[in-house]
Amino acid sequence: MKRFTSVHDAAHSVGLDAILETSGRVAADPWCYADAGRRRTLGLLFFNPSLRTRMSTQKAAQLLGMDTIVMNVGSDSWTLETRDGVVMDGGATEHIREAAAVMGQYCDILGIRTFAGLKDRDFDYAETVLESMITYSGVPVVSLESATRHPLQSLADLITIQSLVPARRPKVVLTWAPHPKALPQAVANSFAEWMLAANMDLVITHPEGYELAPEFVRGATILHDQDSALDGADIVYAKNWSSYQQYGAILSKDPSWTITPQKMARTNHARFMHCLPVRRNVIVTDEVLDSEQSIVIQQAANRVVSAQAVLYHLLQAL
Ligand code: AN0
Ligand code: CP
Repeated sequence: MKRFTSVHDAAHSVGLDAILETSGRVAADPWCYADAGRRRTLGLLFFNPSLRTRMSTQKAAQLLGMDTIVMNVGSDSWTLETRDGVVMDGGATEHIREAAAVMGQYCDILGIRTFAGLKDRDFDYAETVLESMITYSGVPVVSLESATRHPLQSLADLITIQSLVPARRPKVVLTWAPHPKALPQAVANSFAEWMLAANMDLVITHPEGYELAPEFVRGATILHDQDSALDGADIVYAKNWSSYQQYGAILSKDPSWTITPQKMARTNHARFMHCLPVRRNVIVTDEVLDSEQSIVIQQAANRVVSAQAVLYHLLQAL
């Protein structure tokens, strides 16, 4: 595998099954590929904050014997310009063209976190920053959450669901939940496309106006009534996102969409999932998050597994 930015990169290279098999092996024995990354360097570039992605990806690299260099753009390094053809007389000191090319000299693989700006939909959905990194660095790139996707999260989510739910095809419900700030669609887009690629029975529920981009949800059932969506669910995956149509807008903060014990009671004893960080008593109540049904910590633990499997396959192709 030469890059990992979406489920398609996995499917069109080694295949989803191979990634899942590798995930199973590293979950069973985290040191089974302890030399796979020997004398290789992973650079991790963060345009935005992170707890899980930062720590789990470094841990995954360590388990593979790789060295890591972590860079926070704008605070550790120079502020970067990402648009082409601009007169750089503003705040940004360096262009991503040079910065990426230089980092490609120091690193064998680069990871990049670059959230959607939520102002210009075409700029975000063209994955302008991620694609510039791929083009100008000249080395394999792994997405640590880009403008439209969070594939390491989605792979960890899939691993978590497959480890829990019995052979029967599970009913997975992705539900919008309220949040005080405008958030990207990336986690929801990515979760949907991975669940559909893995042939899950996916139901997506959100208030009107929160429709995701059609290319991510083809094959899912879309419902605007959260209660009926939750009926018989095996998995409840809560996430906030801002509007795609009225790009970046908050159209609702309706607290009746918060996941409560009453909502969970409609399900088939569902497990509760969220990628974290989560706002308590906004997205989900304390009772649900602190209950036996919540598997958010196992989900976060599987971020090491997903990062390790992906890095292993990127290393194999060097
Ligand atoms: C980010 C998002 O929704 O994309 C990162 C989630 C992993 N969340 C926040 O900024 C709260
Ligand atoms: N879930 C996730 O990606 O968390 P961080 O933003 O803390 O990395």
